[in-house]
Amino acid sequence: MKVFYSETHRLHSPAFEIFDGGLRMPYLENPDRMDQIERALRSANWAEINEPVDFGLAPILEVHDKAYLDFLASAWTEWLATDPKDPSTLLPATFALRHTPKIPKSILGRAGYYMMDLSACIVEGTYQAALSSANCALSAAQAVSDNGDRSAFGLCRPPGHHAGVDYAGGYCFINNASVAANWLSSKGRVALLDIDYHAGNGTQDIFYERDDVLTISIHADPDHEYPSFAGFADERGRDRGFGFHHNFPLPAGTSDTEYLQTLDKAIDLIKDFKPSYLVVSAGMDIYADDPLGTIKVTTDGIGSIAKRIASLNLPTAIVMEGGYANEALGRNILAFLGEFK
Ligand code: OKP
Ligand code: ZN
Repeated sequence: MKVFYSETHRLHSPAFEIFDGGLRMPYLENPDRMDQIERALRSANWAEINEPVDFGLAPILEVHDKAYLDFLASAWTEWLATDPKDPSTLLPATFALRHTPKIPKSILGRAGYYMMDLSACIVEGTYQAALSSANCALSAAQAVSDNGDRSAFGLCRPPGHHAGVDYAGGYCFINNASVAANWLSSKGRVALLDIDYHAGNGTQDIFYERDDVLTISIHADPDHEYPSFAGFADERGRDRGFGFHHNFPLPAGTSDTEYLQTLDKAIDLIKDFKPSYLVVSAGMDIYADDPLGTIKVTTDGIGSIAKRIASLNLPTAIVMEGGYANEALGRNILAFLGEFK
């Protein structure tokens, strides 16, 4: 199986994020996550690690707003130009509720306009890392379409599924899986299945009015979990997109068996849709010991999930999302990808 991975992610390594209650914590979405996965993949004889192809900005701009991408591109230089007291990280403390169509001029104003929380910290190399991450997902999409591979893995960092058309949030800046799914959609119908522990609110927003890309997210109930404002079962799409988005919120403590029962419903929806391609937003934070998670899926459970997804027998681009139990990430990814190889 081809794996697309670039060391460029290392340029994005914020020192901290702000947790609920204002706690300043070491950045959980850290480069060590990739080191753990890369080591595991190198130990497997079936993973072929490649540099991503550079697709340029065009496929990203088909999904994201131009002014938002411009903000990401120049945010760091603009931030430094304000001569901030602590220049290590661009992070606003005032957020737009978007009651106004006015986009602020100042860099902190725009940061508050384009960010949804205090975990999408911007540092010097964030934009470059985010572009490279998107290229990993696009390269995986190309492998399963143009190249005819059965599956491919975009080892993406930073992750993407919380980033919407014009906002960053939840460690995400560019929605890698959505960029890949949109790129594939010119070649055939696409289903995007998001199994990350957190609701894929960005992906939901991006495809909400589209009927050519079926989006499904299985996640912790937003009633008690991030991102709080999206991912509820009654959100099913809008206009021609109505019926083409599905959320499956799960309670804390969900076991392997309970998870798989829900997954089967998602699999049936994908079968009915008859897609030509599948994109999987593969977050490993459903794992029982994840520091951010409350779902109790085991490593074996992750294998069973992958087996059922692989049984769809579709060309599948697997895109890395979250997963913060670093010590277990390598074996969990091997358990997942092992069912597709
Ligand atoms: C990103 B991904 C709430 C803090 C939430 C952001 C979590 C982002 C998860 N206690 N911080 O979906 O794995
Ligand atoms: Zn997550």
